[in-house]
Parts: sequence; C-alpha cells; structure tokens
Amino acid sequence: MKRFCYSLIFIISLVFLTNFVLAQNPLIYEQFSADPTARVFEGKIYIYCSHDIIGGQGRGRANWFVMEDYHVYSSENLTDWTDHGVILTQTQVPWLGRESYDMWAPDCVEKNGKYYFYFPTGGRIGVAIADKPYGPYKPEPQPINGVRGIDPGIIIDDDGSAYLFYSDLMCVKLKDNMLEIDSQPQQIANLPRKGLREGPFPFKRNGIYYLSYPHVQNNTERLEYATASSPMGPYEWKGVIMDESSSGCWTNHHSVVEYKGQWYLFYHDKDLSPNFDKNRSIKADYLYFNDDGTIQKVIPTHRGVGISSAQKEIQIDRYSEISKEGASIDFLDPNVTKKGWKTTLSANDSWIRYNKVDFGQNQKSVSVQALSDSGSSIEIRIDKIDGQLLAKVDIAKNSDWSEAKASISGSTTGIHDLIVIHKDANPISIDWVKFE
Ligand code: FUB
Repeated sequence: MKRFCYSLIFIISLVFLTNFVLAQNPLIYEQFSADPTARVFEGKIYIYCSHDIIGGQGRGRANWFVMEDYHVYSSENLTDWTDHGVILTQTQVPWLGRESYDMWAPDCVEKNGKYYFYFPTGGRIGVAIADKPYGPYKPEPQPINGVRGIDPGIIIDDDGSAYLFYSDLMCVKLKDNMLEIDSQPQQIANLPRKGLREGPFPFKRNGIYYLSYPHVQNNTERLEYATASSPMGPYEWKGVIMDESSSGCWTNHHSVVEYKGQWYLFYHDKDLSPNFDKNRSIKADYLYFNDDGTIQKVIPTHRGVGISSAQKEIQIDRYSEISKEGASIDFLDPNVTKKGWKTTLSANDSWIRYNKVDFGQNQKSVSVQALSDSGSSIEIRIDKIDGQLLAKVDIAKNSDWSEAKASISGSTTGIHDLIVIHKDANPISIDWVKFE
C-alpha cells in the first residue's frame, strides 16, 4: 500500500512537471526556494532545495521558516529549468510522526546507482532512496542513528568512503550502506565557533578538500571556506566566498559544483520577498579558483549564469551592467513579486546591458514589451554602448503595457551582449525584449 502511495505521489508530481525559461537570478519564480544543493547526475545539473511557504493558520509557525516538502529541479544548460515536482513531503516521513514544517536544507548523493537524499526534520537527519535523481524517493523507516542536527552535506571520497557534515561543522563517517554512522560525530576544529550554526558543504578539487559554510562575522551569514588534505581535517581557514548580502537576508545556504568544466556557486537570497527573509529564492553565479586553489570572491548578480536565447523573452531587468544615472529596477507588481521586474530608463542615454544572448542565425525583428506615458524611443545595440546598432524602436504613448516592434538592420549571429539605450527624455519602462 505504501509503495502504491509513493508511486501515486510521484505520478501526480510528474503531471505537474513544468518547464520554464529563466536564465537569471533568482532561478525560480513560481514559488519560494531555498538552501540549494546542486549536483551533477546523468549529465544534467540537479538542484535539491528546500521550499519556503508562508506559515501560520495551521501551517507551521507564523513569521518563521515553514517548509513541508522538497522539489528537485534539473537543467542541461543552466537556463531552462525543469521542476520535477515534489520528491518528498513531511507526511511521508515514517519516523517524524507529526507535521513539523521544518524540512530544511537537504543534499543528495549517488552511490552504486542509488540516489540517497538526506534531509533534516524534527532535529534529526533522514535518508530517502531512489533509482533516479528525480525520484520516486522512499524514506527509510528511521533517521540516522547517532546524529542530531540540521543541514546535511555529504562528500564521497575517491575510495568510496562517505562523510556526513551537518549543523555547526559536525562531521561523521558513514558506513558503506550510507545509512549508518561509522565513527563518533566530531566538530571540525580550528574554525570559527561563534556565529556558526548551519549549512556546511564539503567538496574536493585537485586533491584538496574544501569545507565551505555560512558564518556570521557581523550581522548576517557570509560564506567562508577552509581547506584540508583529508576529509575530516585538520582544516585551515582560507577566506570568504561571498560577503553578507546587502539585502539583509540573514541566512545564506549554498553549494559549489563543477558542470561542463565551469564551477558555480548556488546560494539564496530574499529577492522575491524583500520584506521577509524567511521566504527565499535560489540563485547561481560563476565561481573561479586561483592557480593555488584559493577561491575568488563571488559577487552576487541579477544576471546569474547560462546563455539566453534571443528568441525568448529576455528579462533585461536581470542585467549584468546598468548606467549609473537614469536607470532603475522595480517589481512589475509589488503585491505579486513572482511576476518579476521591469527596467525604467528615464534619462537620455541611460542604458542597460544583458550579457550572453545567443542570436543564433540572423534575426529579422525585435519586439519590446514597454510602457511610456508620453511615448519614447530606444536603441538596441550589441556588445558596447556604441556597438553595432540592430534597431531603433519607437514606443507609442500608452498608459498600459504594449509590444513595439522594429526591423533589424544588418546581420548578427552567435553570442553577444545585448545593450538597450534610452534615446529620449521621456521615461520608458521595459518588461522584456525578444527577437524573431
Ligand atoms: O532553510 C532553513 C534553514 O535556514 C536552513 O536549514 C539553513 O541552512 C538556513 O538556510
């Protein structure tokens, strides 16, 4: 019967499986998402994350972290993400025995063709197992004995030994079955204690063991890392990967992953919930190593990672660069933040740059979803402010959003930065730009 229930939930999830195109930060708009652990399985990148909901009225504690289930997302290009739906809910966990609404930061690793999904809830860490990265996952009857804490992060070493990190840099070796501990949990030494609570993420590169973790040095969590020559240390503090967020989001849970030769940092912030930092959204940015193995600091961007197709709606408000004067970004609808943002250009020659757009073969026309009370005009160029002019688009006077279209002059193929420049004194708001 239980088996039937897991299959039913999985099939229902598949029905809701959605494909949406978001090349930018945050990665997911449809719902809140947090605590991303990115893993590469079967040639794709998968994100196992937690799912913030608004609490209160019988669903967890009001004004706090409230999470009842997990989704998994996958992508082959870091631009088009598929939501595989719910892979585990709190009511499926046999040992939980209550609705705790604390399904916090998870992780997932593969061993011998099985996928082990580690999740914290009720102060314990459970494991659910599947044959595929996207499930269906079946939770084990009991949590991991001897472990109490949150935020599992697992590393499987080259010799097959697995280590579970959790909470405030606790670490324990796992048995071959990935379900039981094979040593006494111990706290990693020589690293900060004060301001340390959660979210350790272990990984290995070029024979160096990295342990990255959130740490409150001043007001909110920043991401730091340490390195060692063996998985359980001793670790040496190395530096900061990401500073405290300027948004004031207290948590920042992260993971580091290499995909197709490029390293990425996945993390979260409160982009879709500016006034409440317990409704978070996952993000990704490029991460670079120096020759000596140290990590360059990652500056969070709106643009994020991946290449955008010219033929899909390009959300230029997720820009890579913006003019200092006369350009601003606001929600399209502050009451429905998941609708996203708009760019307003209000000064002559103000501009916005959106990098890595794939123009494919020649595009014939450009459409701009815009709004201008008094009518306005923009130029569409590539690569530089004074780069090749593709089109001049006149936006008719309109108090509502409308689509303006113009022909492309000249030819453009391949990947370029898109530049939109305001060529008028009358303000204009832009939702998206698309080529045909
Ligand atoms: O998402 C709930 C908790 O907040 C996570 O477990 C922590 O890492 C922090 O992001």
